[in-house]
Amino acid sequence: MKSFDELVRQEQEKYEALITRKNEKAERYNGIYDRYKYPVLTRDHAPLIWRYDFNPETNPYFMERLGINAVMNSGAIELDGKFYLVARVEGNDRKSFFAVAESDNGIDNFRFWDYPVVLPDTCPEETNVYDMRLTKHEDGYIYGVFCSESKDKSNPDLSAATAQAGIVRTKDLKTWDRLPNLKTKSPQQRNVVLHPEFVDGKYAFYTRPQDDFIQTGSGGGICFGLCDDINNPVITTDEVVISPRIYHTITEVKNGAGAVPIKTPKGWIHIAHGVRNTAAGLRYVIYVFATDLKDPSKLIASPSGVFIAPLGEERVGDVSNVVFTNGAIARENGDVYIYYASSDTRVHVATTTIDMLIDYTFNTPSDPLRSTDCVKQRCELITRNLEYLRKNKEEV
Ligand code: M1P
Repeated sequence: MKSFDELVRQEQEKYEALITRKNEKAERYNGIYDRYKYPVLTRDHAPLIWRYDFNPETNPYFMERLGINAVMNSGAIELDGKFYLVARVEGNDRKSFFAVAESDNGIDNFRFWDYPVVLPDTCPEETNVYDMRLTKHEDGYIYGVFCSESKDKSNPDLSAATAQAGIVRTKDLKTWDRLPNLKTKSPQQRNVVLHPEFVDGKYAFYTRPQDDFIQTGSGGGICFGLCDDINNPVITTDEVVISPRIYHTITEVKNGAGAVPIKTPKGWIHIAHGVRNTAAGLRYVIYVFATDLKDPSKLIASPSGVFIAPLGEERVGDVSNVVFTNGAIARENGDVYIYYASSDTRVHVATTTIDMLIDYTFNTPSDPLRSTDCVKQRCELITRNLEYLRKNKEEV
């Protein structure tokens, strides 16, 4: 039997090896982005001091006392050249909280800060918090918009819950002020994102109205609405659908805004998630669309289908067959880091560039919505390719 000190050393060495492990690009190619061999955050990245009691008198077997079940859906931001993720960390007790992990290069060596984020406790009914989107707003604050979940006391069903958009703001990711939850006409909201710029002098939100905690019901998709005062956040305009749910597409059951939209010369590029139903349950994938630079409520590009789908080991986890994003970092030099979680269990990165994202978004044909038209679309590509290859061969 190993001594207490040996066990501590063993776990510390394993932990350091994991945190300092170099990541590498995966082989799979699609020309759009690179995936990586290892996730950037897992439950094993949670610091040992969060989980174990290091005192041999109170923990003689060096047992994990407060285990971590999963690390997933992470907001992302670059500050002074460093990459920060505000991850959703789920304890073994099923409650989620937020914690900041930082890295110098964005693809590996993410290390959590010693303490998780301590949110001001202003909502006594709130039971769970998750999925923070971080917006560097032109008003000078960094806003975190997240899901604030409470028991629906009006419904006798034990599992009935209510989702609202909680809002916090900070300048340094250390001290957070809490603002009131966002008010909209919808009874529930999840996957709400704050736009980084004022629109018509107002704060602009991407919302996802939903009738129920799980089902979006009458909610038509990802919406856009304006708010006069962030200290009294109410959507005063109609929430207009900008990326609709559509029958027999990847957004049929629901969709939701993901990363804060990326400003490019051709438009705002959104990296969102879409959900369809299958015999094996819901399948969550990531897709892309673009809105107009001057009028972010106007959809201007909608490349067809899936951008990132769960692959290989990503397909399995606490909630299998899910990829989900709520954070991306677009750097000054044009590099883009997309952080996505797989199966509500771990966080990965995919890297691309602004130019490649623009090409993907504006030159990928949109979904013609019917098999017949999809075959036509594909045949046209094949014909163009065969002609091009034949001509090219003749020239050689
Ligand atoms: O379990 C998959 C995802 O489910 C929810 O997303 P949506 O509201 O679109 O169904 C979120 O709770 C998210 O955290 C989770 O990853």
